[in-house]
Amino acid sequence: MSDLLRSAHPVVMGVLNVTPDSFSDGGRYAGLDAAVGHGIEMHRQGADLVDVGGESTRPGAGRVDPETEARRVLPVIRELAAAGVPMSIDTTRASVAAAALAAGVSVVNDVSGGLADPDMGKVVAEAGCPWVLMHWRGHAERMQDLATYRDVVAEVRDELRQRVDEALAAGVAADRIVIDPGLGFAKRAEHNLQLTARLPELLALGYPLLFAASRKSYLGSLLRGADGTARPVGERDAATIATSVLAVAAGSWGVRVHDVRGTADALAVWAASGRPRLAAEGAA
Ligand code: PMM
Repeated sequence: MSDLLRSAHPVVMGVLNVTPDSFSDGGRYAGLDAAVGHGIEMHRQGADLVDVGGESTRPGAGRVDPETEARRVLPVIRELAAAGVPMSIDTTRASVAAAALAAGVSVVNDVSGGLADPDMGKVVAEAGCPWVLMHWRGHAERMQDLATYRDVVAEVRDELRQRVDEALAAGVAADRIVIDPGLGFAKRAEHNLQLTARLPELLALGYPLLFAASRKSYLGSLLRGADGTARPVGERDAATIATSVLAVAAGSWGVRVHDVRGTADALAVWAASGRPRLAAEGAA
């Protein structure tokens, strides 16, 4: 798995929410067979990692207890591991991450960037696995109140740098760290778009960057119908693919998406076209 962070191609992480209430796919893969089947299908379609999550982070969502979270994800992880599917665990809890690592995941994807659980750094350092540190300001039930910024890009960059410094202090190797701007987490639509436009400022931190825009609300707001209604969540994949490819062309390491097949197809076209890169603004 160490190669994954130095992958020559953009890494595609497929979303597998084993929850009744995630905002896009909540409830669809709550049963074991449906979840395992979808994970295998995403791997077949080109997912380098299947990201298994058992707690919804949808804005406003309440917390589930750690036992419930573990009970949702562990059977799915065991079966996908047996089927040879590489996985990450989407959790903010050290106990769930440790159990998931023991059951066969190889990456910890922590939307709190280590803030939610003081033991997460130790678990990751001991496992020696990659750790996705996402920018986060608080749990889902209150995060939209925390979306206040003077300069969202500078503040997200500085707060991510603090997360990285804490991870390093906990003994996590620098070459195990991935950063993520946390689109939609304590961010309003304009914040997400500014972060997307100014990715080079986040990439300047010097770590691989995961871009996770898939089906998020700001894309729905961008694509309003003539009557002003936001585009429904299931009809945002074309926009997701467009922004994912642009993020890769700007230098992102990977993308986290629901529509693996469409994303993999688009990235295959990008690769076959000579991997064109977006010039940073101001470059000659
Ligand atoms: N977003 C969600 C869940 N997990 N993980 C990372 N690293 N980055 C994200 O932006 C992120 C995440 C919420 O979206 P979902 O409900 O569609 O999974």
